Amino acid sequence: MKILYINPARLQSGLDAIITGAPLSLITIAAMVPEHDAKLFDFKVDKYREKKFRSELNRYDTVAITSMTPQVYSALEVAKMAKEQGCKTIIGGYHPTLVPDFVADHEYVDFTVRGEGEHTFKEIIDYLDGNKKQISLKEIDGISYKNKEGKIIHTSERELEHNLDNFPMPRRDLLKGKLYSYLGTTTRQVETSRGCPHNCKFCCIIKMWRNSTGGSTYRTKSISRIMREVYDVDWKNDFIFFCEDNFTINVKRTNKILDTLIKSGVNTKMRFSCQSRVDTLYNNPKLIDKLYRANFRQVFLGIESVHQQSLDAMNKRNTTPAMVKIVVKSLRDKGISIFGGVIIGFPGETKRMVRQNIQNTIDLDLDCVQFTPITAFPGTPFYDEMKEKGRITATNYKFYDLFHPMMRTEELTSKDFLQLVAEAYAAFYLKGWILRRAKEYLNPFGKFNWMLGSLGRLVKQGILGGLAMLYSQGITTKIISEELKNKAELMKDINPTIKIGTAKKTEEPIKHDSLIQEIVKETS
Ligand code: B12
Ligand code: SF4
Repeated sequence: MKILYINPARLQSGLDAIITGAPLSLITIAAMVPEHDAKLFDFKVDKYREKKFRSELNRYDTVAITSMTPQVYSALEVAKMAKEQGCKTIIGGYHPTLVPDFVADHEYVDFTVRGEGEHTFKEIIDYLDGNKKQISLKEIDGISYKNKEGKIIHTSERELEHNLDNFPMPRRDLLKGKLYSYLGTTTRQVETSRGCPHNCKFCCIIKMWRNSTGGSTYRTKSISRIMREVYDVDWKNDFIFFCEDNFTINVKRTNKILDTLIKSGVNTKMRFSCQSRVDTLYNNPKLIDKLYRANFRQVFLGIESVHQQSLDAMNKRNTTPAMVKIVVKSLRDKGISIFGGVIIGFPGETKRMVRQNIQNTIDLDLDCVQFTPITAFPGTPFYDEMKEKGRITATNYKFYDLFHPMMRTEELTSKDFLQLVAEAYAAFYLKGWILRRAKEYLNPFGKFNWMLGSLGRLVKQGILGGLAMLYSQGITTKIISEELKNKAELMKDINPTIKIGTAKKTEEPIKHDSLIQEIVKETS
């Protein structure tokens, strides 16, 4: 059988426009059916022309599409095309797991896959390929489909694989020739664990990796398996990104992985990056040293908010803004760059509080920041709560892209969110950030000289691409508010350890908000 694996269209907003990550999901499920012909078409990096794409679809029996929430319409559009060209269609990933009815309801989707995909995908392909085991669809756990009467059937939950080492190695050969890049550096992902032992009400990880009784899970791969995967990556890339949400959940395990990377010498040939948490790094300062020795040069941290009340509500009670400052400084002192995630408008935060958060982020001088309006993904308890309170403002899933607002809070309207997210990007990136980065990255004797190798791409994709994205969204310094310009006044009631300077009043205040008319229309 011929299977075309498809990563649907990229988003044109937020940092996604300048970050292209390889779809580990698709190359992972493809590894389960090596006996079938496979090709990957990735809208993020492959050139798309409809006519050519349709004739490509003609050559395949089945398409396997992955979809996060904001990509779901693109995924469905591709499924429709595939159906028109006579293919069987299978869709899996986050959105199909969180809202299976929405996906399964479309007549051109044959199989909607919920949760862990490997075993389910293999069983569907065996079913389509002659069904030698003579099973009925109802016997395939973890799928949703329409029966002959048009009723959506959800089969039982798929049991999670208890040992992640049992899965075959991802089909990295399918990525050949595709240039994935992460803010200018080329990157490949390696997954070392799945799930999370915590249970935050706004997180969709829990539903993806929950066991059949509904509990959250955390499973890890063995060190030898992780090393096999590291060796399997094409080392021509700049980075290996350990892509799970928190690579450092279990400090003992993290230490073991780092020791192995150091002992094996891989750290002299390859750079690494990961996602971690401030509290873990604060409580384990030696881990920062070891990350450095293992050649980790980029860490993603959820900075979230300068307001303790928001951190507490986000299940980050053990983190304080002062700890954030210390960890950020310790990492940057070593030459480890930081990609921070900052939430705009956590419930309870007023406009002034959001601006204090933006100013604090600027003061932290992070290398890169994604400002995210508070987002409730469907299928999470947080979404249900916001829906019940009438706070969901956008029903169109394309706005669930962590750039546009999809909800309001008691304190902020959708329009406020649009303004504040735009203002955050403008104030962070358009006021001296480029100069500060250039000074650090261009210094051949500086701590960040490891950036020099990828400087061309960094400038072209990360900086120029990023700026083009901002300007295309109407984000300029003109939209920075007077309140944010007056730093001393704004920060006076904030943690006194955060240094206060004086901002120059040079720009005009915002005259009108011309951003994203569509969402304003929908939400007003
Ligand atoms: C690495 C990562 C990225 C990378 C790479 C993305 C990529 N192309 O895969 C980057 C940084 C680029 C990224 C960007 C974004 N991401 Co992201 N990302 C992740 C992360 C941390 C890991 C994903 C991963 O590779 N997992 C490992 C693979 C093996 O697991 P998987 O993808 O879930 O696939 C399994 C199943 O889902 C299923 N499956 C998936 N697809 C399919 C398809 C078929 C046919 C079948 C049968 C099964 C199947 O089977 C797989 C194996 O079991 C997750 C969080 C997490 N822990 O999962 C967030 C996550 C997926 N991202 C998320 C979001 C929102 C985004 C962005 C929209 C954010 C933004 N605006 O910047 C963008 C959109 C990217 C895009 N347009 O493609 C959300 C998705 C929420 C949602 N409801 O959709 C998550 C869950 C983070 C979160 N906690 O909210 N992301
Ligand atoms: S938000 Fe982070 S800590 Fe909370 S459940 Fe999700 S992955 Fe775990």
